Amino acid sequence: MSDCLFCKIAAGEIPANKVYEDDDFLAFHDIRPKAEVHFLIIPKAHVASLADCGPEHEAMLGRLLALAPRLAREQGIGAGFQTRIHTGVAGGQEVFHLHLHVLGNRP
Ligand code: D5M
Repeated sequence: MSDCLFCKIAAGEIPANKVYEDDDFLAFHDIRPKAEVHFLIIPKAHVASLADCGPEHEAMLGRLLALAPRLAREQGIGAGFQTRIHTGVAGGQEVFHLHLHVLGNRP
């Protein structure tokens, strides 16, 4: 999606402080951290929100969620962290490209 901030980050058109990248996913530190460690995991393929996901997204959603503990461990918060997905304006979503927040404080 040409107008999407996180698509531009995924395409390398806008810089981000990257935590992880593979062919299908990117993780980067949140620009407005709400914890000592706060990063976002996104699928590179544009999906606006969790509400836009259907059965065809199940594998992607499983991989997205499974990345959280792995990257949390690598960032030093593996012992305890929060995950959040804001969905829709009423759910507090500001950036309409699906993303999983991972937040935690180092012990
Ligand atoms: O929140 C979207 C989150 O995305 C919010 O915590 C700020 C973050 N954000 C916005 N722009 C950037 C850039 N350019 N880099 C890193 N993080 C960013 P939500 O309410 O879940 O939609």
